[in-house]
Amino acid sequence: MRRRFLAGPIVLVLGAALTVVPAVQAQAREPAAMPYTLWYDEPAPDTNEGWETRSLPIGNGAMGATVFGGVGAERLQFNDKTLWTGGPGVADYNFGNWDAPRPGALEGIRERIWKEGGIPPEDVLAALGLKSDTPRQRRFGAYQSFGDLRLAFPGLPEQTGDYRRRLDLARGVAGVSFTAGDVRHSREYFASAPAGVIVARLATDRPGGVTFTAGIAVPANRTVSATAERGRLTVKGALTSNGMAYEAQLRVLNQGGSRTDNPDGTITVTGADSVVLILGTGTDYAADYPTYKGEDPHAKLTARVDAAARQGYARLLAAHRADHAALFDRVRLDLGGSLPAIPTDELLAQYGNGASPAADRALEQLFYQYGRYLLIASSRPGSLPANLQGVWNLQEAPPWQSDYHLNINLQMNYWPAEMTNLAELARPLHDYVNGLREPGRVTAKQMYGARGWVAHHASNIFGQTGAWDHPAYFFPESGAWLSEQLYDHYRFTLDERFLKRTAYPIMKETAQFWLDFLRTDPRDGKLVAVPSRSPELGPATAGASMSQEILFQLFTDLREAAGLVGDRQQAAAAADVLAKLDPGLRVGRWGQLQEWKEDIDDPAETHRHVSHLFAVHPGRQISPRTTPELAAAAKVSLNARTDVGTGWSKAWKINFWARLLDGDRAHKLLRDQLQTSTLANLWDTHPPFQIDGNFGATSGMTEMLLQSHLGAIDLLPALPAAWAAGRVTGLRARGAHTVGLTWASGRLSEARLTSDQGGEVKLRNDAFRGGVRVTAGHGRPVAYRVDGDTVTFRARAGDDYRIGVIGR
Ligand code: FUC
Repeated sequence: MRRRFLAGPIVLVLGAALTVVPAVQAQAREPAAMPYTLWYDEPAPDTNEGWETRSLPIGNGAMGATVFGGVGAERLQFNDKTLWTGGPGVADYNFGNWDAPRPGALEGIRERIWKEGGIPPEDVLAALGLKSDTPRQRRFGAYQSFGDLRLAFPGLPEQTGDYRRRLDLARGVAGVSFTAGDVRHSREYFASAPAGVIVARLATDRPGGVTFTAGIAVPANRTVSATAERGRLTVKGALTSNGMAYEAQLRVLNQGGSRTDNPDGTITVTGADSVVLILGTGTDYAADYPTYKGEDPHAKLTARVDAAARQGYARLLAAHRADHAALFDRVRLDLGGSLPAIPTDELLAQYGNGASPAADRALEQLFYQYGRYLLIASSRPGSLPANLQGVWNLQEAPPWQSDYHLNINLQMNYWPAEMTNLAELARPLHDYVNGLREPGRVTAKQMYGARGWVAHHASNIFGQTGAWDHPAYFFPESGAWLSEQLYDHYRFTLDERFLKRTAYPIMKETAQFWLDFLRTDPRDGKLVAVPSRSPELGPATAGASMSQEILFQLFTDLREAAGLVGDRQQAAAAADVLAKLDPGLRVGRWGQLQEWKEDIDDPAETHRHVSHLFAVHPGRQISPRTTPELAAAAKVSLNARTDVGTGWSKAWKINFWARLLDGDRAHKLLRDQLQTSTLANLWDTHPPFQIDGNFGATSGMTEMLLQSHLGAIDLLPALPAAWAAGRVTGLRARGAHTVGLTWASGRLSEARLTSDQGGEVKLRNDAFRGGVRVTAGHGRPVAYRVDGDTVTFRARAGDDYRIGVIGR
């Protein structure tokens, strides 16, 4: 029962038995009753474009799959986040470091910048970058599709009436149902995090109605053998690029009927009442520098797939639903939406045409929760972080390698994690950043003669920390930006153990790099990064605004964190740097926030990166509340950039306008994103599909409702007119608080707050000026102070507080 192939595509010969079509009609579920469901009345076309725009994603963090929903030919394209080409398995892989020392390279660049002001970024990369590979990214590698599970249902037509394909975000289950002849067919798919597998169940409403042949096809860039034995289909081999071993196993468990292992490595089921499929994947990747190689996946994969098979469908589904709901259900958002009974692609197409504000709000609610769903599906502790496409990729050469871009994209993926109550899903990010330190030390020393660690603009799963010689690729600030996000995890959770063991050591080592890298600017005696560039735009200079803003944030956070862990020496050292550091904030000749230290901004520039507004978001140096003049300048810059941009750029702009307290403009950007940068399956598109915009939009919508970066908790700080009435529960605020809000006629009615650890709470909203009442659960009286728009009280850990606006 075994057939071996060497490198080359698998050709599957699928069985051709006839299905006898039985005769009872079952009820279709009513989609309108499921507010968090994407649904369609046709399958996704079996093409690359069909995958990108219409397939429906499921995932358990480590694995992902997309459901096409074909009637006669179903396709589940699937992924495992560790399957990458490139890396140490390629003989001359070197983590992006130089092949030989380049004495004086950095100093030469610095001297030129001091002399000439700005120099072409190409010159910096020619001096400091690693020559790009031919063929492209041969050593860096790219994220891979694992393969396609193909199910061929002989006798079933291409399409049927009464067809539904859906993704239920709240249950974490995708499904397909239709009627063929008189038989109702239903298929369910989910990716279980507890069981570590993807599960499918195929059924009909009459006995013996399920007949199909299952096979797995893999891309051509690997060796492959496919076997079928006792209902277990095993496909294994190694990537040609780097020898990475991979293996997928599919267990086919039929209830009734018969099952045949075919010699071509496929399995046929005939006349079953129902069938459960269990799909698992593994590779020999390990997140361990420098080999990144672990054991052969076979034994663990077999154990995992068999354990899942033993559980049976009902228990697998129950465990999955409990696990999923424990995350998903933490936040509820009601903007007054009401889903009309039309498919999601039509809902999207009609969005914003003025016909139904309630339908528009429903789509916004759905899109909001989709961002949370996608994070749950693509980022679970123990696996790699969500990459440019989360965990879903179809291609051998995906856009930007489907890698980890560190100059906005990876950061944006995790913006919603803390505030939408999914903090533990950020652990893969923390682990990943931690894992870059070891290779990053080598790069810091070699390229810059610096201590600490550094990474540049993009990385892979093999510790790439050097810089490619493409001008976009010079971004040594990535580690500092990522450190900000780690510290923010502490600010949200107050998890001291995390601060001490994870965030603080990383922040400290990142700062060490910058202590060695920073130079005194002869023009004003301030410390600046040099060379320094605004991501993907303009010349290489000294002290570009974003570099300085990120470093200001790093040393500000470090000073605070050092105080918290009792490291006085480090706190003093950070304070010393802050006193000398150029904070990067300047208002230029046309009233703009300068992107560079020199006043050279072009008012006609509409580049998608708006990097100098880091200080507005995710940074905290600029706010209309604390620095109104700089905030006004940021608005000038943002308006000049216009509202156009790629998907993620629009998403970032939602966050900017929310932080600038302009809810209507933030909402306008959300509308733009939905209308021009969102695909039929609600994936964000750059174009092409890139997931960061989904996450960025969910973050931006949350920033419109709640902000906590300035100390006080701002309630409804950027509420748009379109969201006049609504309710949200379960949002998280820094200080380890959970907050719920109710509002009507554009005005806050009531806030609810529980605090994990207690302590002083400051809440801000304009409506408090007219009077406020704070009560605790169980009727305990609470002492509070009102000062203008701010109410302050001491919360006890675990108590439930109601903050009611008087006069509502
Ligand atoms: C950055 C962006 C591009 C794209 C890429 C993945 O380089 O400038 O727009 O998002 O990352």
